Amino acid sequence: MELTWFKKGTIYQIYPRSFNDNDNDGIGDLRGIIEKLDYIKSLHIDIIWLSPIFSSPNDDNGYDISDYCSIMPEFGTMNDFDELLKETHRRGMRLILDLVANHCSDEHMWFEEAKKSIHSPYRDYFHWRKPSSDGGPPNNWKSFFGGSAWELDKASGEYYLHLFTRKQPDLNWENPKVREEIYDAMRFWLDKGVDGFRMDVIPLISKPAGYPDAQDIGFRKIIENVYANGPKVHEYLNEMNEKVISRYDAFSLAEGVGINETNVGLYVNEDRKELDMLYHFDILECTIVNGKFEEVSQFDLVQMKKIFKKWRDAIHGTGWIANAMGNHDFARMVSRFGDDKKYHEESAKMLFTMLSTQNGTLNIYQGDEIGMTNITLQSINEVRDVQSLNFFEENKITKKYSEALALEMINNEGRDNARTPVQWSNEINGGFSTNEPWLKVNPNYKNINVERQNNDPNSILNFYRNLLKIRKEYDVFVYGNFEEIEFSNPNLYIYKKTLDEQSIVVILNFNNQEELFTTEDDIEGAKVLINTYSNLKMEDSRKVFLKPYQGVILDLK
Ligand code: TEU
Repeated sequence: MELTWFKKGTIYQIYPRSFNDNDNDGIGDLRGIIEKLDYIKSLHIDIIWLSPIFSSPNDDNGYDISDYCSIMPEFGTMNDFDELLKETHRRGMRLILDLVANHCSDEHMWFEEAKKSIHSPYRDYFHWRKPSSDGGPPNNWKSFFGGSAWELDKASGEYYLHLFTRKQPDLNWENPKVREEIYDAMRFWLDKGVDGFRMDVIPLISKPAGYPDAQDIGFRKIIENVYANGPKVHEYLNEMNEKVISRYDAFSLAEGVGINETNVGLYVNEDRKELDMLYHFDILECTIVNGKFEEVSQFDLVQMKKIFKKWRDAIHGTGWIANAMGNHDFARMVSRFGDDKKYHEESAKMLFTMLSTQNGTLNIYQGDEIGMTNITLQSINEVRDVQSLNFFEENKITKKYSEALALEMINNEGRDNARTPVQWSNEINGGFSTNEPWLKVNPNYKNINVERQNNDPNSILNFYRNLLKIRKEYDVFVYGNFEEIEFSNPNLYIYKKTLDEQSIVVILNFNNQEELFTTEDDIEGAKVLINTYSNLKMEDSRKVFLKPYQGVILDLK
């Protein structure tokens, strides 16, 4: 397979609201991003992905778009955007935008018109159904964010579908006019020179015919079997590729919600001409049994190895995926998979060593490069995320959990964990803004911040830089033959990767204790490419002692 720029590239995701606030109104903005482009470049990033920057009433922080071709005033102007794009390109980086095409905002002109009359030409832009025989919603579908996925429009007596909040009506992709509207919006940005799109919940765009009730099989399975992978999804993606993406030097990174190893190829195999790559949810949700704020399981390294293997096998030689361990929808990776207290630095470095050596495009989420952690919000008044707030409200009615426990669950799993402002320095509000930020800054900013780590050669930040620089010279990090060693060991993850002349061994200790590992290869003369500690303890040429959370990459050549 051809190793194109977007496959080899490292993607850095920015959540603009929380990145950097230039005009000091407490909300991050485009000029704030421009200010930090040199910083991003210093990380050896190739592609910047911006979470939505378009006009939006912000029911779901921009994932509810009211105008696809304008900039949210809180974030700046179109001039700011043009400058951002130009400055990104000038530094040799690319820029992709977030395409939210499954739904728009109920404040979008299309929906406002659609609501006016059942004869409106915009009516058929959305999914409308008559009530069921008892007057309730047309079927039993639940929204991702709690409650029914249907909302009654009193004026017409019909329900409209919203798989997310009630202010995010689903667009009807059956209607060719809807598809053309979305393609036009894409062309608008591509013509400006953007380099592609991250595609929000794209597997959900085609709904099952007749909107059948969902069986009670758990929310994850419902997403896979009912909401995602609808009958026409491939027809639409193929059309989008043919009419838009393929006409530009652009690529698509899909959010692979509801996609599994059996159908991923239908989306990303090169000969299908649909999507360039997707990131799946199996790692991101590996401790979430069915849905958020339900049952959680203990992190299990063997399960994680199996997930990576399963996806590697599924796309081997035919398609491509991206790898992520965190984004704006999940708790922080070091808090979930590492130890954000005693071994904060060690585990953050080790986790990144693993992530960056998995086959596929590498996705980094803002702040992970300094090991930003989860936050403990003190009361529900400090919570901003609509998913968490809806859960809290619903729980008040069902009383399934005490309020204290519900808040604790939000603190463990909620999306605000990833959305606290980036910690730039130890100045007020972590240097994010001089004004009170829209969401609390994590109080640990005094210790964990960019400025401090910049000056420390052994920091997590400089570890990321060093590793990403090396990754550029070693295609074997990105792909190649992957050989598992000690597959069933619950504490160690060890693998050998080879590609042409390159051969590396990655050794990762997930335990907070020392571990001993005996290699098959004689590693006496191997070069230590990456080490999360300052030294590597060996007894002889085959015995390695690993410190807690130590991660090492050896170059065998
Ligand atoms: O996320 C879709 C999605 O599946 C998430 O809602 C995810 O299941 C959840 O956050 C995990 O608990 C995308 C965006 O990334 C998210 O921010 C949006 O809220 C959502 O779509 C609607 O646009």
